[in-house]
Amino acid sequence: MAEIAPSICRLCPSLCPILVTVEQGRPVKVTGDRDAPLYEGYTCPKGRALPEQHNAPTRLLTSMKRGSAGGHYSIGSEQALDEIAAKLREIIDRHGPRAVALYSGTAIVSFFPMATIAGAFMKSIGSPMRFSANTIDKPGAQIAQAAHGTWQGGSPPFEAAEAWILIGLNPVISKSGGFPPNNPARRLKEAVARGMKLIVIDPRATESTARAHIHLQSKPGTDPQLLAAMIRVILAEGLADSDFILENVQGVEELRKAVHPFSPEAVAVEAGVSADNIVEAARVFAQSRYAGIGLGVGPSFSLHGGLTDYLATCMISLCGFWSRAGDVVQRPHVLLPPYKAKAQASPPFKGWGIGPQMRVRGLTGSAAGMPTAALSEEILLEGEGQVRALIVLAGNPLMAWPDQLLAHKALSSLELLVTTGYEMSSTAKLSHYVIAPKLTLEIDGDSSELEFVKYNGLLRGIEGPYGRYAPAIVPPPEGSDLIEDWELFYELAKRLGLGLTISTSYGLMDHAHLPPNSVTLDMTVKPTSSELLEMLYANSRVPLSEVKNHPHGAMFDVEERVYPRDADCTARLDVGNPLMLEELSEIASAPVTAELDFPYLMICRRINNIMNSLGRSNPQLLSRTPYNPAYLHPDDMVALGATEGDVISLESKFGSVKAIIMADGDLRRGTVSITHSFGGLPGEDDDPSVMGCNIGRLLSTTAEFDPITGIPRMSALPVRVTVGL
Ligand SMILES: Nc1nc2c(c(=O)[nH]1)N[C@H]1C(S)=C(S)[C@@H](COP(=O)(O)OP(=O)(O)OC[C@H]3O[C@@H](n4cnc5c(=O)[nH]c(N)nc54)[C@H](O)[C@@H]3O)O[C@H]1N2
Ligand SMILES: Nc1nc2c(c(=O)[nH]1)N[C@H]1C(S)=C(S)[C@@H](COP(=O)(O)OP(=O)(O)OC[C@H]3O[C@@H](n4cnc5c(=O)[nH]c(N)nc54)[C@H](O)[C@@H]3O)O[C@H]1N2
Ligand code: SF4
Ligand SMILES: [Mo]
Repeated sequence: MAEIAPSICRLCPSLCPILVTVEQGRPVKVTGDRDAPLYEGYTCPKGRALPEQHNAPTRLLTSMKRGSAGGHYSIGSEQALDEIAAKLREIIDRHGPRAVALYSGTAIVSFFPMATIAGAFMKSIGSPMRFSANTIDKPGAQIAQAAHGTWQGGSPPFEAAEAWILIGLNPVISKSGGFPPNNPARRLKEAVARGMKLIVIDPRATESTARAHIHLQSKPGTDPQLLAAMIRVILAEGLADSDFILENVQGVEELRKAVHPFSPEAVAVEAGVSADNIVEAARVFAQSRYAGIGLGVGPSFSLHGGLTDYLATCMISLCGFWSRAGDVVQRPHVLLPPYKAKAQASPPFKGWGIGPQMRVRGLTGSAAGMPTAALSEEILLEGEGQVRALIVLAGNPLMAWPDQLLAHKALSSLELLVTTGYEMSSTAKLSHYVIAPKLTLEIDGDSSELEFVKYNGLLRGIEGPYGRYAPAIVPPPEGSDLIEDWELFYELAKRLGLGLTISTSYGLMDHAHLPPNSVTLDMTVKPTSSELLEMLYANSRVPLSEVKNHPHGAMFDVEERVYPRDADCTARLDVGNPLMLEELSEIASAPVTAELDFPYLMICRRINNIMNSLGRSNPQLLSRTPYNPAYLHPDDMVALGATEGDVISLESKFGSVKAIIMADGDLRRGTVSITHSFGGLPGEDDDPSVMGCNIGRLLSTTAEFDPITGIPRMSALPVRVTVGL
């Protein structure tokens, strides 16, 4: 008998509500849940393929251990945990806790407490080497917050926006960044229909660009220049909100001086767009009663991500586009503890040069976390403090880390590599142990991530008092021996005789000044995942029991207004941060261009059916092509003498891959648009038509990188295209 159970898809941070048809304890079909608020029953192909993920013949039903010949064999989870704990103890005893590192990837979204438990474990063993995908994603978001400060009252509703700028962000496909995550295609369509003017800055006319009022189809890597030119127009034409500035903003004169070299005419030449369009974009934005900006990985990967995010945030503050006293709080807490939103600044905070020191390139921790792009070198550099054990939680470094060959060398050299994962990913193949986890429909989940992402970047998170709890709806497959990802850390801590204290603040949002909410776990009686969530949400704004009463989720009655500014508040948002403005002045004299021998600029691209490397083992999701085509403008193809389907060589100064060419008339000429996380381990992917190529091989972590977060150039990368191999 088939039953239909409501749940939430936890494959990406949209967390779409779904209905799952369950037959004999297994999920067989997923559709959108029209009874849930805010999403109108939206799902994407990845979410609809959840049953295939759960029932895949390739799914690991037990943990695996690598044998001496290199192949893996099944191992009982208790045995694996005993052996890993013993090896960790030996490594810590011999080399100290710093020899153990953690890397957490994007699939932590499947059960968010796993990140805080993993962090608690690292703290407990005394290792600061805690890395995540954040520093190879948009680390500039937190750097900008640190340099600029944040606004406690939050932002007005998306519905009120008269303009929106998307900078290297394609929310219709990625559901990411500064744009409503709930059914973004629909949100965009409705907004444009009500008159919102969409401005897109992207070398590609993306799926999110169709309704754009202005599309600045700029040369990749020119975003800070474009924003500086717009700020110059806003200040020169008196379009800023002087009352708001007077009370809340500092550094305007420094900013005015710094943007002076960026006239729309000069930047237009540099970015390859029209000066009139830059001026028009600035006016449309600043003359709106309210407008917003969404930043994606495009600018973040193009070397000045922190600066771009900072300038965008400054532009918002100059125009006073923040909620004022008496306005409704747009992103209230439901599962997080109550807080008082005030119409005042939280001042800038120290965001870099903090935390642990890396032994390479003078890099340190920052508000964005530890510099993941330096971890391969850190593993390979001999001497005191060398990392010898790595736990990979819900990530796939061999597909994701820039400079795949270096990552391969580093991960192959480890004394202990442990990966949690449900299939033999590229990283699993190199691992000594692969811990097989239960998957999302087999564990409880909730919507809190939609609330707390607002603390991590500009205009993120869901609007409205939405809350959702999704209990497990199917048991793990019969005969399997699986644990939940977080249990790895609990069990290791227990075996090492350590305690664990976890909190709801997840580390990245300390500046948010939330009431502390930490819980010390009982190490003798293991909590269930639902008990864990109960502990974490013990002080939630809406009682968890009330949230649980709504199986499709609900909009809760927590309307709150923004409080007036404290009488003694002197905090200001800073638009004149010296380090940021120095970086701006440096790029004024060092334009980004393709290079003579490498005349094309490679740019990043997300595709609808695959989430980074997730989904590639599902033939249905790969039905169009099993590989990642290299898209070029048809005119560039003519110039190169190439036709669709040709194998080309893509070469950067640092490496080369083979790829299959495909035409895309939506691209700016001179760019090669290609998605990441394809290909295989070195040696596995010589024929690009089989599994595509790994563009991480074209990147260098050391040649050009952000000195604060270590993120290297991952887009706007000069490449050479050679046809006819
Ligand atoms: N060249 C290039 N490199 C890039 C990017 C790019 O655009 N271009 N993008 C960068 C960005 S933005 C990011 S965020 C990183 C991503 O870096 P990672 O997060 O390391 O990569 P993912 O492929 O997302 O890894 C998620 C892994 O978790 C597994 N998984 C799925 N569900 C579960 C689960 O419930 N439990 C466990 N344990 N595992 C699960 C998936 O199978 C997959 O192997 O890559 C970065 N690297
Ligand atoms: N379907 C799907 N959804 C995903 C993912 C996925 O792999 N598949 N990955 C998830 C992850 S980990 C992340 S971080 C987000 C990322 O989400 P997005 O940031 O939307 O990611 P992309 O589509 O890679 O890049 C956005 C745009 O940046 C443009 N671009 C490239 N270089 C530049 C530049 O220098 N300047 C400007 N202005 N634009 C540039 C590209 O042409 C592209 O259209 O998506 C998440 N959601
Ligand atoms: S957009 Fe797709 S993958 Fe993301 S939560 Fe929704 S259904 Fe799942
Ligand atoms: Mo990402």
